[in-house]
Amino acid sequence: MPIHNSDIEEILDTVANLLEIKGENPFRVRAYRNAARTIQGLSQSVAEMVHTGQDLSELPGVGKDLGDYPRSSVETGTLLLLKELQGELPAGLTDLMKVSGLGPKRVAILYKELGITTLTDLAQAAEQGRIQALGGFGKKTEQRILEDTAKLQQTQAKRISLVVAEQVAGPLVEYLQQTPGAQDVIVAGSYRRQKETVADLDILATCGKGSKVMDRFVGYEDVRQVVSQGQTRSTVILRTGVQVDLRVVPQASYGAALMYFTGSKEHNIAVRKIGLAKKLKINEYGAFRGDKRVAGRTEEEMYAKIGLPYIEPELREDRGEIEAARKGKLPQLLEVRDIRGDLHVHTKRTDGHDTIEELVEAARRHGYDYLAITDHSKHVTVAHGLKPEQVHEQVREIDKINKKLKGFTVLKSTEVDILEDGSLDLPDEVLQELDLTVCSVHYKFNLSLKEQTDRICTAMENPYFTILAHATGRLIGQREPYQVDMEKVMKAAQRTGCILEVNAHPDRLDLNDVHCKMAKDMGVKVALSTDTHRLGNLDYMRFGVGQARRGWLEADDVINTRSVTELKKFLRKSRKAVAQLVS
Ligand code: DGT
Ligand code: CA
Ligand code: CA
Ligand code: ZN
Repeated sequence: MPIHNSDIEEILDTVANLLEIKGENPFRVRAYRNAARTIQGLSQSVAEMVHTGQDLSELPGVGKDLGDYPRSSVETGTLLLLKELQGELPAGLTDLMKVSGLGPKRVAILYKELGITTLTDLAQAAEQGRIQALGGFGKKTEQRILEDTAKLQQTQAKRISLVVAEQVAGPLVEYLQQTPGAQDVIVAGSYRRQKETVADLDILATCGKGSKVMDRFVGYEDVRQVVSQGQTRSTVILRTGVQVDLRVVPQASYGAALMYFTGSKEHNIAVRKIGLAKKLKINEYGAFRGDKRVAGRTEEEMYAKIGLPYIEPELREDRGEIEAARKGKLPQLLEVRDIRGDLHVHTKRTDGHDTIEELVEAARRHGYDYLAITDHSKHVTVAHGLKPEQVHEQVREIDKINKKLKGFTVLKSTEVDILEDGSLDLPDEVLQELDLTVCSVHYKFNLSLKEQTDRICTAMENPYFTILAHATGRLIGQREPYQVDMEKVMKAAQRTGCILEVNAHPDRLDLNDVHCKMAKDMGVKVALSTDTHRLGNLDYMRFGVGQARRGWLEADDVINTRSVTELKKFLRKSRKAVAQLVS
């Protein structure tokens, strides 16, 4: 059974939660939680590592004690310990811990006193006023539980992140491709458009006569439930809860079907309308004039028939792409290979896991020419943020490393906290030693719209402010963005020449696609960065590129497509411009 990193993470997290509800030793609980975090951050598949005999106990946070748990998770799909715990406590209890204000102790009480084991139970009990009757809960708490539970139930009809979608889609596509007679197998839908989250996967396949691709699909060992099965279309639900649709179409319709199932629906409707005006009927089988199919084999052919050039999937949202295509004004979208370096990376000096040298080596393997080291500044105490003298020390360390490097530059930087009053967390004397800064809001998320916007815009007036990191602070599916007026922020960036980051971490994607487009339209440059905390995170760049493409960005809109010389020139110029502006 293929087991994904997200499965193992969930197993370990569930164990941690259940142990906590049971009231076990906090150190033991934390050990499981740390191991879960480690596995979540890995870019390699743990299943793969087990199969190739790698030593998992070397992974940070896993260690000797837990070394065997990920392995037995891979081999058995669960853990004996989890089974034992589930024998004692219902697994649904761990869902209850997601409700704000419900820690392990309260969950234990709700379970023991009222027999509550699921969010549905919880909502019901709260509605009936049974919770406020319990000791230590009260009326206000009950009301909050009710509101929060409703929100959670909504988000649990859950969209998955692109990284999870990839982990699910990759092995399944490979498996389908191995079917005798299978030809093209491709994931269409929102996944192909690189939407930040996807609800389900839409796979399209073509195959020769008599191929058993459909039987093989429903027989995939990861399938939990076959929702429907037919000759050309089936739907299944995988063990991970992800729904997958498979459509099988003849080669002659491949382009038409790909276009149709890639969507978006809005784009399709617009395309069909243009077809109609040209007396063409467009559907998933082709473009038809009367009964005659006049196109269908490729997407290019389909677009050409209605008089348009090929439109990249990321643009197909009916947000002006058709108009642009008609006028020959489609952007030449950014590609992963345009990126020359990463501008947001943490080392083990703060909350990263690797040394500068290790990161440089990995960056070189990515084909990069430069890398900015951006450890946290002092305000972020949980991450051991750097004090001025430690920044100074790191600057000297980087100077030394740069002397030894050929054809690669380590840029001196820091992820500087934007304090509540809009000042930066390090004095100018320190900031001036750096090539650039990455500035972020890491606390006081709850300021009013005006306060938060002012805070950020004020910070941008500092001549040493280079890049605004993760501008809205959201964590997809976990934390809403803080209140901030992005238009005002972009205007400030425009005025001061500051750059906005597209944080490529799949849980952030911040700027999002719409903000990317806004930046482009306002002439604000962006930086694509991974916010790497472990070597494997450097791979996240592709998700940032996906959002940038959805936001119509071209190589020239992105600062780290430039050579190191051009980049430094740009940075010097904008620093000077701001200094003049504010003097
Ligand atoms: P998702 O799954 O919510 O992340 O987003 P999509 O875009 O993958 O949506 P999905 O899975 O419902 O459908 C896949 C594609 O199939 C969609 O992008 C366009 C096409 N499609 C689905 N329903 C319709 C429809 O009623 N009309 C048209 N023209 N196309 C549709
Ligand atoms: Ca879909
Ligand atoms: Ca679908
Ligand atoms: Zn960071």
